[in-house]
Amino acid sequence: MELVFATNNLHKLSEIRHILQNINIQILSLKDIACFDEIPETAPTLEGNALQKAHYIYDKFGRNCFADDTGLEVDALNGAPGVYSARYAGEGCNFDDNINKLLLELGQTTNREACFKTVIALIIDGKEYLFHGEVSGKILTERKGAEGFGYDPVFLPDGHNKTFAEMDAATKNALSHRYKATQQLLQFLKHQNQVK
Ligand code: ITT
Repeated sequence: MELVFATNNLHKLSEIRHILQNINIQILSLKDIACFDEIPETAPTLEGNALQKAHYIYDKFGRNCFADDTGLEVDALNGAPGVYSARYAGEGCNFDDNINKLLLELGQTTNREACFKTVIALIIDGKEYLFHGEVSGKILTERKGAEGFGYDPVFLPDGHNKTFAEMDAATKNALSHRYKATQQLLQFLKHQNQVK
């Protein structure tokens, strides 16, 4: 089957393609369907944003599709940056700015507990479905590693001694929040006999 992945984040695209590499689903990018739009994400929740992004593509292009909205929730910051993870340091900021702001806000706080949450919204033939995945971990006081993207250099998943940015793609993609949400999606598609 074919599914459009409604994302402008090429790191996410590559991770999802990697996670689903041996499955008979062809993941089309926005470029593949000649969509070059800035897709709005103005909802106050991960679920709302994931649905908003998937609906934008389904409504405009009539293609079965899914979107991923992800947030890093930090306990000592009352769940921030959460749904605002992409724009934490302001409009037009980059991954580095966001990490700088996170480390500044946390300072020497000893409670470094955090959680990555991914919500995937799938739209097939106009029907909506939501899938969730999360990973708990800790925010380090400095960056470690150069793989991955976003907050990966400062996120140490529980039970591991490497940050997501110190892991190779195969390792991160076998345990991440995105992997877990994608497994839920896959189980659903198998149940529906959409994939084997
Ligand atoms: P799309 O909306 O186009 O999919 P985006 O980058 O805006 O791309 P989100 O709205 O889900 O995606 O923003 C989540 C931000 O959280 C993202 O920009 C990264 O900074 C960060 N993020 C998401 N997944 C991550 C991961 O696996 N590892 C580290 N940081 C991640």
